[in-house]
Amino acid sequence: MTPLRPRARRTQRRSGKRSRTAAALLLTAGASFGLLLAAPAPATAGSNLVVNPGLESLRASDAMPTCWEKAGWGDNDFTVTTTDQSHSGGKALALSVTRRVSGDRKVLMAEDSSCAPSVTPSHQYDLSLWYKSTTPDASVTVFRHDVKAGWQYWTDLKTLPVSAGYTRATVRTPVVPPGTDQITWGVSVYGTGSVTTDDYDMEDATQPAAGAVCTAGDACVKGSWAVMPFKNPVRSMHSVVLHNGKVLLVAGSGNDPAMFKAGTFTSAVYDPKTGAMKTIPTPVDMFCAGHVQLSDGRVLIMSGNKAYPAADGSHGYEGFKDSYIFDPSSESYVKTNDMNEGHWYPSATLLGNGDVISFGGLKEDSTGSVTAEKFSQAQQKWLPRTEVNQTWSYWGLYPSMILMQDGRLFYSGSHVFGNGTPGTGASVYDYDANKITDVPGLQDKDNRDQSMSVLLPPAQDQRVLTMGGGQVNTNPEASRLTDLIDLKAPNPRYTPGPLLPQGTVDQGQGPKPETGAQGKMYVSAVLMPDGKVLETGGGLHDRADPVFEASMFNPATNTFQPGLATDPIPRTYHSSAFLLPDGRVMAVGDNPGNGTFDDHVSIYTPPYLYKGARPQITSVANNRWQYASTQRMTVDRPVVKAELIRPAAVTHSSDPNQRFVDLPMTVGADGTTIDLNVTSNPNLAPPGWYMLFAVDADGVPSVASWVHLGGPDALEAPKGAAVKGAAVKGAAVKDKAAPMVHDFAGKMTEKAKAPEPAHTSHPVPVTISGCDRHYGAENVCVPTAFPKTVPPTTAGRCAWLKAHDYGALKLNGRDDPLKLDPDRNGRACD
Ligand SMILES: [Cu+2]
Repeated sequence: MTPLRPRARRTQRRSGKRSRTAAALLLTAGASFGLLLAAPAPATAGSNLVVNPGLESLRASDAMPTCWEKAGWGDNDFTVTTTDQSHSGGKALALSVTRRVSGDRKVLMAEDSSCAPSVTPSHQYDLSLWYKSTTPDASVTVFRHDVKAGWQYWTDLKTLPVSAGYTRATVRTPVVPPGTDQITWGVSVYGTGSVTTDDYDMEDATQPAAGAVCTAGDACVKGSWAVMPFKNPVRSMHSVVLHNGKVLLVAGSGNDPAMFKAGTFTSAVYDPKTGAMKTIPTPVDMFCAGHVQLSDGRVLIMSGNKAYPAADGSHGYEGFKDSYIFDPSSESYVKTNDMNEGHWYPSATLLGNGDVISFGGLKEDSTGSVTAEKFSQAQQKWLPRTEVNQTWSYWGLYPSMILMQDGRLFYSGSHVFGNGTPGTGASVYDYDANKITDVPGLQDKDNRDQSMSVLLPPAQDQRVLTMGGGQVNTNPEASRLTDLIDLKAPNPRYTPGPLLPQGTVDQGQGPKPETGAQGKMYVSAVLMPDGKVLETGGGLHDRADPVFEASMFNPATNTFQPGLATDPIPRTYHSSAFLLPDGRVMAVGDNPGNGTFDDHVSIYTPPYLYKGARPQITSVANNRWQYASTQRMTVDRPVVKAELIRPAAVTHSSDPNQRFVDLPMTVGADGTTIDLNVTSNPNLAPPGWYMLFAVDADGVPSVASWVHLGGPDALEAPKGAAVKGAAVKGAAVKDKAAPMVHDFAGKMTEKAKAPEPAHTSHPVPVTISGCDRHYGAENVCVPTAFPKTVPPTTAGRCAWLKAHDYGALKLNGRDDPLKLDPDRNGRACD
């Protein structure tokens, strides 16, 4: 028997206000395990794996049912009693929370090797219990025992609706992760009220693989790429998947100064169903704007290009204050009010209440913005600066700001151009407290320019992967480093992930195998419906040297499957890749330093689409979903998981809103009628349109159905304080569930930073984008620093420029800092 571990994760807290009563109670759980005689039964379908499932056997020491315990955290008053109000037999457990400011209370199976049900990795289990309840704020919570890391929170499966009489709740676990040998589960209560439970059951519900046979050769494991017979009609660097299944491609001037001078700005809408591309009138130069889908599915677009850099070096790129909303139904742009200032290369993160928060970028005068901006969902406008909390921090360009489950923001360290932020290069920003706390461990943080970060599937796991990156100002070979962070840890820190697999790199002499530490920047990472992450495309140097490599990251094992088929089209600067609703991946764009733009469109068909017939979602009872609800779908054959994937809104390797939200299933007796348990927490799945996928035991996904997640609950801020407010407001009859928010990342050891003194901007060199403006047109980027292998001579540099198809370059003015015009005829390298 293993000793009972301290209940760190069940009792962790952020507020530090745990009551003394609670602390004392936490110690009672392990008292009498010596009395237990039987080890849990082996996992066999049809047999109940729960020890003491009817709660009939009691411990002498505390009168709690044998093998059951209480846990929880936060500032609240509660009781746990063994009662005779049973569903069957003579005993049941009643958990009552009488006062709550924060946290939750739980009754669940003891974390003890002889009490906790044994499980088999890759299996699934149907959990059920009988309960009655006076609070909508209760859920089925599961912990898992990792053979290496010990007991830890796994997930929440189902919100329990209020029920006056006994009712049965059933829910299926996700596939048990590798390295798990036991689980425990029970009920969490995170609002005032009581829940009485009895007659727990847990049965193996593993769905056998359908035994799909693939006859497509290499494509069975590598997938395949196809270059489409049609072209991208615009020089787009922004790709947004719309809830009607179409794709908005935004170019603005498309990094083409001639278009800018002519006032010709473009976007296009692509329809994957027909292959049609339609160009859309575009009012301003949305080149290098920010964007995110609002909760109603319209696309908020913020800032863009007010001016290209001046050839005389007097200013760099300038961002304007304008903001627009793209309406997918009319395929047109409508102006909003202005932002407080310009933000060329801003971030955009949708919050749990539907607001959008934005940081960074370049102002109208081409200095760095230190103003945080917020678009109010309720008011449908950008708020005045004074109504937005300000730390006056310069977050850089396209800082990757990922919404955490408690409403804080995780800045992953992925950004565009230059160094990472000062300090560790990654941090947690608590908007409400207006405090930034650094997070340690990001490797080589100043060479993560145009790395890509994703919240790994499922969002409930709160883990982030950051991959690759480079540095346009010093131009080293791009990185193979990856970093993983578990934001559920009390003191989260990045740990090194596996190195990015290597492919071939074309440095102007044709593709050659990558060697040594060669990796890539301009990485595209795409969350896939089978729960893995495709990473594809990229380049070895600043706007040059495409890397042809793609691999699949598996979050369950933290490993890459290398050697996938590769996109034959270079995908470096201003490229993007994104998931289509049919489960394929589309890739567009490439804008190397010579100023050209690749208009080929590539589509990746993943291996899962070579495994024969796909499961189909045959009906979705309702496509307007609310938080904490259950939603019925039917499928044509059994599936093992279902999830919501937020459609892409990606640019410059940045899509911090991309997420995969697990939908625990309650599976009917026919195996094909499935109730999906929707999270109660809008921070896990911010309001809006999502792609609903169902995935079978072979990992084959359905085509997506579109569902909208939202409702009035989405507008209640999901922070701890708001939960309390909701409880007060609804004190008489509270029928709306509150969000289940966990106390993760509550013991960060780095000292929180106070806001900086108010100031207007951060100085940014005009060469921030890594281009020497002495040469060529504004869209041509002669690197300020050539790759290390290039001799620092006229011949060496000119050979490199020639190999990279720069063509003729005129000198802008008289200076020639790179010595490209020794004969002083005003033309470089001729
Ligand atoms: Cu750009």
